Amino acid sequence: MIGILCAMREELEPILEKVDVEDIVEYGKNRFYLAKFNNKNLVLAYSKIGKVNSATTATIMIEKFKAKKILFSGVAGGIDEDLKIGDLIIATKTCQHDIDLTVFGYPYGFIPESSIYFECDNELNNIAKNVAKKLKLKIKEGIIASGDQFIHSKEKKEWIKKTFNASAIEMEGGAVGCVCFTLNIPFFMLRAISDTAEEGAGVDFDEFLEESSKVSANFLIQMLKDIK
Ligand code: OS5
Repeated sequence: MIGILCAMREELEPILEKVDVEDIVEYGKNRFYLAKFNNKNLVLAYSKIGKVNSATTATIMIEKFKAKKILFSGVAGGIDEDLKIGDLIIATKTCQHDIDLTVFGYPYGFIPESSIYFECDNELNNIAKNVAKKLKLKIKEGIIASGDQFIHSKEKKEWIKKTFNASAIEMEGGAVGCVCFTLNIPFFMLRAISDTAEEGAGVDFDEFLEESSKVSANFLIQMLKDIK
């Protein structure tokens, strides 16, 4: 079983249009779609926005629906200059920019007995890079930082870049990465840029959410053909 997770309904809908949904199960205030694509069993859901919601839904996918991999698809705010609206990025690792235990001498993003970064699955990233090559699409690999904040300030964005060496920003990946690391489940994070996380990001986000969600969804569908 492959788990496909999004945060928002708009991110999930273009994926649902391309798979054969066989059953719908309501559980824990989420709707889980059981589907088939290319002879593979899928469980799909959108968690609702943020770290707690996405961690909860990822855990349910793994524990109740027996997902053996978690693939996230959605949109992100671009941090790196070379990331333009509509561009694709996959995470090498994810982190949580809103964790602050610095008063105890820890670095930003660190929780004792845990880690700042959660690695994404190399095999899935290689599949993504091969698919991009085959389709002649550009895809960037980089660190993606998460926090329970919609970033719309150049100053905050620069701080996140400097502190975590992050290339893009969103509100779920660090939490889902933590769940997958904890439960030893391969994790893949794909995002298409919807805004550049600066002043005016809210306006760009509203304008490009649908379009960039489709870019990410279409790429994920292509990748699914190559996943065992
Ligand atoms: O899931 C959240 C994180 N996503 C990635 C992202 C991002 N994260 C942080 N900073 C940025 N600059 C980012 N750019 C892209 C996207 C999403 C952001 S939160 C957007 C909330 C928009 C919204 N709020 N209410 N509605 C839409 C309407 C609504 C009403 C009822 C039910 C559901 C939605």
